[in-house]
Amino acid sequence: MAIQDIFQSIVAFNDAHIAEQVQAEIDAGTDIASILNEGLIQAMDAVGKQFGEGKLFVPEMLRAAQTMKVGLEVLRPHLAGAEREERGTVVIGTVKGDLHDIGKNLVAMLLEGAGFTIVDLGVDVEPEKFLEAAKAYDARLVAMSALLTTTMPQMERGVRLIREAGLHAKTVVGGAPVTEDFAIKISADGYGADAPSAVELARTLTSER
Ligand code: B1M
Repeated sequence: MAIQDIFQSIVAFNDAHIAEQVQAEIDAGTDIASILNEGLIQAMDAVGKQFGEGKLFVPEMLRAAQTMKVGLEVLRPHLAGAEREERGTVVIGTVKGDLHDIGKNLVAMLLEGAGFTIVDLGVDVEPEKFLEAAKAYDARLVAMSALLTTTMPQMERGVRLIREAGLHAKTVVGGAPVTEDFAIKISADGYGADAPSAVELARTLTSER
């Protein structure tokens, strides 16, 4: 077994062996970050590239995503639960119109591991729902993910609603098309380029009060 097998399962959209392949790498003592980055994430990037080039289509992309999810679930206990200090609640979701959830799930898992309580609103989340949940759970942080250029404006609405409501919750945005400049432009409190940096940011923002 090797990380390459995990990569291959995803690019071949084959979820039959991915759980045992990931488990075998964990058992062999392979660095968890390497399994995640070189096995799972790089494979999804390869799938996205082929989709962009018109070499594969949505059904294949969906099966690749399903395969990645199976692998990610095996990694979950090793990503989450490392720190037990309670850092407050994070409301997280993928914005309205957007169904991509793998990156959002990864961010949620790492935040959980860092000691945050996670309220996951899922995908296709209306800006108003972020606001409602932030109020209902007295959230320290509202984290919004977008993978489509066309759904990024939903973040602006979400951030604005939370600011206008005067909540103490900070807002963090991220996802492949999102940039630091965009986050500044929409007055979000922060931008996470990837899941680990979203966690670092969450730690910093919630220790600021
Ligand atoms: Co879609 N898709 N997709 N897709 N898809 C992309 C995003 C795309 C770049 C593919 C391409 O053209 N090369 C392209 C978007 C172009 C654009 O707008 N810029 C695209 C498109 C066009 C579409 C459809 C419109 C296709 C169609 O129907 N014609 C359609 C839209 C559906 C919708 O949402 N309304 C669509 C559908 C789908 C599937 C449903 C088939 C599937 C998603 C399944 C699922 O998520 N459950 C899918 C997939 C799998 C992808 C790619 C291949 C992979 C995304 C992924 O999961 N990556 C993607 C191409 C790519 O990204 N290379 C693509 C792995 C994941 C770990 O990375 O989510 O980027 P990512 O998360 C990263 C960072 O972005 C960051 O942390 C993670 C890493 O640590 N991050 C955050 C994410 N959220 C964060 C939040 C933060 C901080 C960091 O703070 C809150």
